[in-house]
Amino acid sequence: QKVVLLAGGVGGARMAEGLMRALPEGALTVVVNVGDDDTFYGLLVCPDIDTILYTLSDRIDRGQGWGVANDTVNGLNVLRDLGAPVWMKLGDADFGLHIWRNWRMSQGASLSEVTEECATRFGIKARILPATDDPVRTRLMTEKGLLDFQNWFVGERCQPAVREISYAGAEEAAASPQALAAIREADLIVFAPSNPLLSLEPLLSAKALREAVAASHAPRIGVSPLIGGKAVKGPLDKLLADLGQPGGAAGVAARYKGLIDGFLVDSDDVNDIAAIEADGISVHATDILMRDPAGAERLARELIGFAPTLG
Ligand code: GDP
Ligand code: FO1
Ligand code: CA
Repeated sequence: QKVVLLAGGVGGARMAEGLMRALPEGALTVVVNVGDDDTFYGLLVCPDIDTILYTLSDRIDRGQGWGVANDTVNGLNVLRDLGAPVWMKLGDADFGLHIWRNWRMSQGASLSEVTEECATRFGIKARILPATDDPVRTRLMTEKGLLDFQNWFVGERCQPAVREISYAGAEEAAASPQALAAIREADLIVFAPSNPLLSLEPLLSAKALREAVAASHAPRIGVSPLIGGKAVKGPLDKLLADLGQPGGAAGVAARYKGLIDGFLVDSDDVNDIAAIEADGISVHATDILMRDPAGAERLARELIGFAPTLG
């Protein structure tokens, strides 16, 4: 069974970990958002790819959900002493990965090639593919003007109210051929409980990827990132409210209409089921909070069991 997971950072990584534990070795391919990527001190940093790499290799700082566990900030302290802006907390071990990525890319490797290399050398038994090798950059038009994603998310702590979101470069970006092939060959496509506005929509803004998901005959299942209408972590509920868009599990499922056949919601959100099913999407309600890797595996097994029930 070949499974493709469409993923952002933390929510994507937890789902990936669950699926990796539930599936046979080699069955999982994770297609990852690059809209969060940015350059710091000349180094390309890919937070969603790195969160997946660190989670699946058990290097992740589980408390914060990103970065390497027990990392230090000696490098960043030097940069601060030298007068560089240091609002993005890049740890010493994390810098090692960024240096490797940039070194390999300066030798001509693509982001896909470097990512695959990192996954293999970190001992990860799943494929990790950027949605595209071309730059796509999420930008937010806010009350404080137009901000790059990390400037808004980390620099401004998600505080400035958001009026509009754009994915710069999406029109010209070529979908990763490996990601396209994986989607076409998939027996199951999973939409992680990632942020639709900041992770899965920028990923699907590579037109060919969206078309491949839309055309797939495999069961396609999403998992709600909202529980009781609230994000487990991060700004999703606030963002939907700022933008005046429908919230809750039903609001998220509606964004994926035509792309998913099934949706997992939390048992707290059974009131959303009728609206989702009215869009032609089958719903399975369960505990969708992934407290730890074993909890993520339990959810993954339920999801895999739900797939054959979708006509
Ligand atoms: P990011 O790139 O780090 O922001 O991560 P994603 O976009 O992949 O995921 C963010 C979303 O994951 C947030 O909206 C959270 O509500 C959701 N999330 C985090 N942990 C869980 C969980 O255990 N269960 C579910 N259902 N959603 C989660
Ligand atoms: N998130 C923060 O809230 N503060 C940080 O200082 C921070 C640093 C950071 C460094 C490397 C990395 O891969 C991720 C980092 N993140 C940080 C998370 C990052 O902003 C992600 O894009 C978010 O998880 C949202 O997707
Ligand atoms: Ca992200």
